[in-house]
Amino acid sequence: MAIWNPAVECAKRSDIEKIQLERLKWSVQQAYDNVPMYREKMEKAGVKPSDIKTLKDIQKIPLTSKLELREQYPFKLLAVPMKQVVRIHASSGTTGQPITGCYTKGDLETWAECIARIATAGGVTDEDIAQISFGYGMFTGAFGLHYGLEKIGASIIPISSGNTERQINIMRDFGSTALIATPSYAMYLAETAQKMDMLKDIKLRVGLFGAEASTYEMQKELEQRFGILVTENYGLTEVMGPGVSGECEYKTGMHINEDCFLAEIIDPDTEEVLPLGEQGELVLTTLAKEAQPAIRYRTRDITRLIEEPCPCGRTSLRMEKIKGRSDDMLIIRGVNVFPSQIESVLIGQQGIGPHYEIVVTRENYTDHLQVKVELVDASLLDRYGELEALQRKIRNDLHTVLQLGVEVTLVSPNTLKRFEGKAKRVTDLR
Ligand code: DLL
Repeated sequence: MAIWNPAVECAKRSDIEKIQLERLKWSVQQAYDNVPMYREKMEKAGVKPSDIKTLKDIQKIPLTSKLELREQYPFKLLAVPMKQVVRIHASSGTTGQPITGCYTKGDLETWAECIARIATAGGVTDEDIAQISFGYGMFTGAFGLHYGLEKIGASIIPISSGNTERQINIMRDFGSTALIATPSYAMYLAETAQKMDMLKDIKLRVGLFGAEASTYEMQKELEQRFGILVTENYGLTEVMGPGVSGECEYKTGMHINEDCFLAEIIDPDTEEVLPLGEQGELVLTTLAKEAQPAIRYRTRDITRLIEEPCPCGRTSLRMEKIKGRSDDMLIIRGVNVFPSQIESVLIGQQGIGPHYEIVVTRENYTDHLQVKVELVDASLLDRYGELEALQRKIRNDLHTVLQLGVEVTLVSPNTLKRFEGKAKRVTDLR
């Protein structure tokens, strides 16, 4: 498959690091000169921009947390006058004060370039008709993908999310070949298309999915249902939105746009920087963001960096699929559980559908983990023996992976909630 910008994406390690160092110096200086929060943090740590002489020197600068960014709401992170800002996005703020993301004209160009690379890696070309089923609005997903796909020359359908049956009709009538959505909405779309008996009329070829965690099992399920190539991409409002990294067809991890982002992995508890290849929390520094630089931002996303060569020819470092967010990790009777571990057990099991819900409660000071899954065939509810055997199998499989007793509840088809954006699968009632 094609590579959008081989000069950068296939550059020698030493060349990439040279660009990174040059840009890191610029970005740190930009933040120090113009954003009081970064200047104060650096002064307190006794660091000056001139102390950045190698890439490793970044470790002298303190880390930045989500809470610190929130305190700068709405515009105290701006490193340029508002006059130069041409777009303002914001995170949803479901877990507190939203975080704004501001862009100069230059930032929008950089963003489109990053997306063009990732979308090309995922197989999109100027021949594609791309249906963008992310919500248009303050969320960075739709607009982010939009301008990158436009740069490639794809024909964009800016349908936004929701109105699921209409999505399927448009997909058929316009002959959409690329679908852009969250994996959970893509699954809902596949299911709706099947119900409408229209899967056969759909010409989709590729799916660029992201904005939430999904396992390889879920990806495979989506590939089979739609008959497409699915790749995943990653990003966050605090550093730009989508476009930080994305998979190529080999799915050996998500290729990072390293000329725009410097990635580190830290131990989330000790904050110590971990050696390449170890799993921990991803920390990102923007190298090309003008309006709103992010310096050593703790993403709370758990992953590992991969440097082994990828058969596609890109030389960039890659990020393994996000295992979960450090704040999504459930501690059940002392055992760490990521929802992604549960998903990988459930998807592909015979007899159950791809929708699930995780409910955590505490009874008599003891944590209780319940997993609700939908049956494919409602009549199984009347065949007690078979139902119990299926329940037991899922319970045993979950136990093998989690080393924990889990209550498995099988519910009727189409009774669990569907999502048009990011799925919310965990309810923690403790
Ligand atoms: O979700 C940006 C995005 C839009 C990425 C579209 C990809 C596609 P936020 O709403 O700020 O931005 O949410 C960022 O979502 O810290 C992760 O926890 C999670 N996330 C995003 N992509 C992935 C992914 C967008 N591929 C937060 N896998 C991040 C797992 C993801 N988690």
